[in-house]
Amino acid sequence: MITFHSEATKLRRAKTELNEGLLVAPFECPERVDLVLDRIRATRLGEVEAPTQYGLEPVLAVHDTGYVEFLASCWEEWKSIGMAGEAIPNIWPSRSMPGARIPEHIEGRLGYYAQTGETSICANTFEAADISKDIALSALGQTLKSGEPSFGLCRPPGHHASSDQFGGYCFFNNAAIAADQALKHGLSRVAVLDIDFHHGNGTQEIFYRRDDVIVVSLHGDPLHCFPYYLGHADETGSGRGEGYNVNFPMPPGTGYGPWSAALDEGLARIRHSGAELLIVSLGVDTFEHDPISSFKLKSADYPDIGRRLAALGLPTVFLLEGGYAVEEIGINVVNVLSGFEAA
Ligand code: Q9C
Ligand code: ZN
Repeated sequence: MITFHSEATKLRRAKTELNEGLLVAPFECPERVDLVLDRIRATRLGEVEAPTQYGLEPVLAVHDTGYVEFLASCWEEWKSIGMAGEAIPNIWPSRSMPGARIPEHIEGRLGYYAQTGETSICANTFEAADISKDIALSALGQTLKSGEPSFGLCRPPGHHASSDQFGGYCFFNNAAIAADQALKHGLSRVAVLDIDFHHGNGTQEIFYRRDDVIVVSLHGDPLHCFPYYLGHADETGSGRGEGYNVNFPMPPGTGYGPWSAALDEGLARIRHSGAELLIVSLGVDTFEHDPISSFKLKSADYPDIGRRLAALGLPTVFLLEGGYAVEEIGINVVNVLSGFEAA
């Protein structure tokens, strides 16, 4: 399986994440990429190639123009008015203050375009997000051309990014951008299967009213888990999108037995949808020792996930999302990919 990777994803090196009331070193760190790459090389999974540049048009097809402009200029603007640290939002439009107009001050715009407060914007955040989406589109291009599976070693991740908000370490929604481009290349239906521990709220929001992309997500129950406000089982899509959004929330502590049963149900939904391409939002923060998640999957479970995905028989693009048990991230990611290849 070909992997797409660029050292430029590591240009984003945020110093701060707001976690448990403290500013800590971010869980979503550049070392994650090195660990996955080392494991790909050690196991000889396949070639590692540089991405092609696709520009911003595919981004603007799923994201709001004002949002993209905000991401492009946020850091420079924040610095230029003498802010001491990284750009961290601290006020949002909310129930009591819906905020129809977009503020001009960067602090107000930062909150307007933010879902959450843990994800700091720093130097090269836009550049890294831009290359991350190039990696996703390069993987897509390879799979569309060859029919063979491919892996995009995306960083930053994408699935929390909605049409006009960043959060949960995500800026551009790589999987949504790839799914949308696959349709523009002539496919009539694409499936996004999100197996990251967290609900893919951004991907759900982007495709909620559409029937050309079926979105299936397995995740920690939002009553107990980030992102808290989306991801319930009764969110099934709306309008022509009705029936094309499928959520499998599961309680903290869920292990591979019930998790894999939900996976099989999700795969059956994808099979019946008539999707011609599978995009996997591959997070391995379902791992039992993940520092910010609470499922109980073991390293030895991941090859079996790959095998089950392969049984669908669809052209498949894997895109990295979360996974923070840094020691084991490479093992767990490559276990999925090699399980897929061995099937
Ligand atoms: N500070 C992805 O897995 N909540 N994002 C963090 C600890 C945010 C996860 C709680 C989790 C975001 C792509
Ligand atoms: Zn996650």
